[in-house]
Amino acid sequence: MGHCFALVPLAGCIGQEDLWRLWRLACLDLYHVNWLRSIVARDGQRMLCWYEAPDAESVRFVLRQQGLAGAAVYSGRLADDTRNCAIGDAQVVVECRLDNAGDEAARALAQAAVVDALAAAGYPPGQVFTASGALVRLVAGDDAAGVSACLRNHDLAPGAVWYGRELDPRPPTLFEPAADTRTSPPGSDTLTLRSESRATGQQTADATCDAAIIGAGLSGICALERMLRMGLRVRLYEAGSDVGGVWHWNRYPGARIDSESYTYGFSFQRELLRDWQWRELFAAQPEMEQYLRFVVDRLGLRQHMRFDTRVASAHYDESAQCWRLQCADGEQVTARYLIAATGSLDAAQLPDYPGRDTFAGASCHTARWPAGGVDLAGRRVGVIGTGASGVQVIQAIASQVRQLTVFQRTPSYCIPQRNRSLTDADRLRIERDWDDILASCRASFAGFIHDFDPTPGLTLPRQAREDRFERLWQTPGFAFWLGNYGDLLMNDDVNEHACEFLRRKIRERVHDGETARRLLPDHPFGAKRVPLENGYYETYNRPNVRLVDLRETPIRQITPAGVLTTGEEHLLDVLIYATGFDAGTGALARIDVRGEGGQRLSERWREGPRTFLGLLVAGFPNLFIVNGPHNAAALCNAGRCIEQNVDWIAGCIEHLRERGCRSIAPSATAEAQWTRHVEDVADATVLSRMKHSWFYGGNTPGKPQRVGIYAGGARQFHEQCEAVAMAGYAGCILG
Ligand code: NA7
Repeated sequence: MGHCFALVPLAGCIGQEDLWRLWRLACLDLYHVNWLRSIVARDGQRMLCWYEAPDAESVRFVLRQQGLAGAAVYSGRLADDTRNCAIGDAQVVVECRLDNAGDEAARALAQAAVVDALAAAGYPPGQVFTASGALVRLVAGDDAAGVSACLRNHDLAPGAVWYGRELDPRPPTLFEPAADTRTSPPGSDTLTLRSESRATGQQTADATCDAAIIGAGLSGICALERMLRMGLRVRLYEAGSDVGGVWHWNRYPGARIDSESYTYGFSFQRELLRDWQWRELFAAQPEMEQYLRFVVDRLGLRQHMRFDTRVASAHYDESAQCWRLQCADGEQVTARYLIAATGSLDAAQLPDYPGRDTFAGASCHTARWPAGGVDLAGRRVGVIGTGASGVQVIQAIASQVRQLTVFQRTPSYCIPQRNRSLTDADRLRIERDWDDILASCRASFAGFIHDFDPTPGLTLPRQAREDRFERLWQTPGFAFWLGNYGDLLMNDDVNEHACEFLRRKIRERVHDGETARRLLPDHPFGAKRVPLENGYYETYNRPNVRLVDLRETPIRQITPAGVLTTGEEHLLDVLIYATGFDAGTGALARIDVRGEGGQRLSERWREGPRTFLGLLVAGFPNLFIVNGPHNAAALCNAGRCIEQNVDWIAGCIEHLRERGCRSIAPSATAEAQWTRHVEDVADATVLSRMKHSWFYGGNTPGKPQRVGIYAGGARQFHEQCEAVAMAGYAGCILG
């Protein structure tokens, strides 16, 4: 990274709010450009900005993205003390063009001449930027006319001299200091046992613990291990009959992970990696479930878990500052901390088609696949939905069934997963390079081994992009998505080029022209989580597979014999719903969670999720959400992001205990700021152009279309979380 400065002509006055908006839109993490400072001319005609950036082209690109074309951007040197001059200083900006661009000695002379002339006239020393072609000198104060006259008297003709004010381009910190920090004496964390339920007045046999966890998926297991390691008494409740979460419920044929398996597993114990032999580069559901069982048994976690136990309600008791949980089977527990590890993709949803329950054959949702399986061999099977689950089940079962009818509403851009078995040599390499693998995941945009290239694709010739696309397309996993150009998710031209490339691939692979046409998406690539496929498109070349485009012939109703569209009735023995989830808020909102004043979480989220860091909710003290709404985990390699979430929660609880505090909740202001930030970031990306996806909740009838994920990436999310923790949980109220 070097320093760059930009002289930006402005069309009109630019204020502090405008600057903040530009900063937000820049979504800087994606470009690896760090906007440091700005001086804006009093007449609003000009701005000087300086940046840390890989090169001047990256800065030009960011400025173009913000509609600030015409800026002169230089890669140059910045005096060391520039960062230290006070924000808000009045400054005269002297711009000099240097004709002798390539000549270092001549440049030094020109710089010395300007500096000496100003010093001789008594102007204080100030910052100087030099670059090939330009020199900028800052002079404290507002005497633009005097500075200009001084330079002319020395036969130095500046390009421009103007007076401006320094404005901070960074939006105000998201996290105001804690408004109300009350502390209790150390050691007061121990819960007072109560034998009387406040809600009912009945005598109860409450269990009491420090932390209650809901869910035994990856998040719940990770949280349980961590809380136990901290010495807390913990209980975990799981509605399913065993551990696994999504890997327990989504046991449909073909279910498979989209992260490289070895990057997804837990990192907190090296022995887990050593003693677990990943079989495939991208593990299938049975292997994932076995892995999680292996971890739980190895660490002796089962004794803290209750299976087949659905938590029906969780109410916050304000006077005791604890959560009271009621399970559907009558069990009750009281806990200081409630950790919702309910997952963002748990609440499976069935479409509300008329006649749905009249179907005479077997039907099921991919995420509630019967443990004993479904008999598909030789039968007429229909699949509704072509997201990641639909794609996987379709390509897996096509060869087993007599007739497969796929009901597609929106085609997906699927990219080849290129799965393969792992060899002993692979496993040795993984173990050897484990620390580096983890470090590169941590440093990447989304916790994968793939990371965006900071070079803007827009700046490259079309053929260079094309060649790069082909290489990425040949690479396993999400390389084409998350290892692509950094502007792929921001720039329409680059995105459309990627779309064209992928549509061409589909046409090449699907023999029937009409079927291929129906499989071509027309939305921006990457606006939804991208399905990975293993032979999906070739499936449509099979004579027993038929694609029904629901945009041409929508479903009218489900009949006892099958699916009736406006075109015809499709006769079926089995109907599979791969129709997705009430994502993000769905799982938690289905539990009767009530916070301060008895307010319901489902009610609070009625207009869309509101959270602080995707981890806390105002008015719901000590409720910690792992991998929930507004979290980076939805775009992320879940294993890596979940560990980050749990680390943060553990650190927060440590902080509370050390300070003798009993509760933490974000202030309403901090929550509103984070929610706004999440929406701003998403608005700057192509995600905002496909609001009917689960990223925006638009796939769930009746749910407002508000972004439910953090699109700024795992790295940026992590930094924000750390900043809050480092500032003593700024933005939160500790009680
Ligand atoms: P998704 O990605 O939400 O996909 C659901 C699919 O079901 C999608 O193609 C939908 O079409 C379709 N759908 C939903 N409702 C209907 C109705 N009423 N009629 C017809 N088609 C419908 O869920 P997945 O389970 O595939 O994947 C979820 C995540 O799991 C995925 O992102 C990975 O992270 C793993 P639509 O696009 O809404 O037109």
